Amino acid sequence: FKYRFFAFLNLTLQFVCFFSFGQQINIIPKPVAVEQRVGAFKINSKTQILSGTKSALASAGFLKTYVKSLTGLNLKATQTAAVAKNGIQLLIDPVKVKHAEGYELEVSAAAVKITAADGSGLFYGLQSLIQIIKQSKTGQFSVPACKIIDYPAFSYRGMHLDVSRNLFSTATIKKWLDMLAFYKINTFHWHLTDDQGWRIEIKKYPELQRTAAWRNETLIGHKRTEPHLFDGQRYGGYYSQEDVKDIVAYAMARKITVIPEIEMPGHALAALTAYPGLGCTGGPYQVATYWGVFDDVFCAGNDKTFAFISDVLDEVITLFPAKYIHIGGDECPKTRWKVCPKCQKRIKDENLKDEHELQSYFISRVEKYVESKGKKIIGWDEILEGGISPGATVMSWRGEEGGIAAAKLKHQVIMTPEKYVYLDYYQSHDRSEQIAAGGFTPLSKIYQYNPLPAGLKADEQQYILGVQANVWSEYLPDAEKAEYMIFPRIIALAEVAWSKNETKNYPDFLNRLNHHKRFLQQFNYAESNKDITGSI
Ligand code: TNX
Repeated sequence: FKYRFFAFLNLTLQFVCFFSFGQQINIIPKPVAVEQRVGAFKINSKTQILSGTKSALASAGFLKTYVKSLTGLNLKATQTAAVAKNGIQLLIDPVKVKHAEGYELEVSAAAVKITAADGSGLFYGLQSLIQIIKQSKTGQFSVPACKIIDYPAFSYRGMHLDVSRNLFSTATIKKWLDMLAFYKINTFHWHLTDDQGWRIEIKKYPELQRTAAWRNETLIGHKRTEPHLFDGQRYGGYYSQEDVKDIVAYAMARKITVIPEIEMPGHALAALTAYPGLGCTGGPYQVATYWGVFDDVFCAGNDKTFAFISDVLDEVITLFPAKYIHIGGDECPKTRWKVCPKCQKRIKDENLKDEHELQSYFISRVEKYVESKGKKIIGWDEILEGGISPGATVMSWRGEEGGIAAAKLKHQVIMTPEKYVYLDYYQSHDRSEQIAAGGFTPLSKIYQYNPLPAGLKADEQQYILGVQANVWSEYLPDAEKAEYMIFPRIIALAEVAWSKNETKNYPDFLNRLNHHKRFLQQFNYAESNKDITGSI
């Protein structure tokens, strides 16, 4: 009986501990291992941030700013290898922590220590630390004692943003980058050009700024089914090269790589409007005022097209340090190419079978140019048709098939299947939902997505670099509407990208997410009024 009593007591204590601590360590994305310990580290005005190496200093500054905004406390940050009581110690030690972007976070009543494999790991250790800072009723800030071991399941964890259909200010983009970094997303895919507007300044081609960046409608809708959306107002703008540098630097400080997308050969109507000589018919063209897929695309038979694209890419490459340039490749109708004498001549001269192979020729020619500049290309899964360029990475958007095929061909793949991870699709059946693109991707569906498709063998899975959610902006005319669509679904995607599929648990995620509502509120997210656990 005695034994049973103590066993019972022990169980009860464990239960109580689990609940009181379990509620405290609500990190998203879920870490690889969390061990909860007894006690807490108190943050007060004497707490110091100690960066063990010079390379950890930037992170120390970041933490200092964050703690200041959260607690009002002005912590001292110094570079020292010494271990001090009441210190938050930041170390980069790739011998101890081996996984790229990985970290270990150890919290005791005496000190906090983050050891990381690299700068990104340190930054992510800090994000986890920040997420578990608690404030008591008396205003005291503390961190529960624990030991966390963590590293990502995928090296590519992305969000895409379409700024062609609707434009967002650099301030808005920075606000979102903050949140992406907070959830350990490391790639921002910036969709800068499309039929409805060209949004990046290219100094050699001023008509892009004067003409391609503007259209005669504010809202984008479908011409036939949504006539009420059209107002005939001039709408547009673009990011100057200074704006671009500013965004790239801001992202980089948060360990986010910005990948620019310049669409070709399709979705090019804005560029053609500015330079009609680059289309098969010679124009005139008009920047599109509604969504869809348009027949007028870059002429593949005209060498001027390739000269223009090379010039554009020259400027783009100097602005973005990323190793990848996204060249689009999706939804390119072959209508014009079929009847264009120059395109037909090219097909003959290059010994190509048809217009699909002409698209493949187009992409390969651009790829060669991009590679000559030391960069690699990413393209939407249509680039598989007619033969894929040798070094291309495929973004599988129409489903998982493109990604599976590319991985079997030993090409790198990023999974972005529209059915699971598109954030422009509806998130609930609620009739009050704002107008959205047609699909249905509720929070639970995104959360349950596994980026490793069942059809791949273990040795083929290594080609899956990761996963990305796409934010097409046809129906997102302002930041508030966009935020409502992005959050919290991007937080679910973050866990899909960081945490191993086997460790995911939806009810547990929802519980943690509920605790995270306070962050969305604190940073004024339009999303914060949504009932996260209820309506979705
Ligand atoms: C398809 S996804 C597109 C975009 C649209 C989107 C709407 C992809 C590569 N192309 O041009 O904005 O559908 O959801």
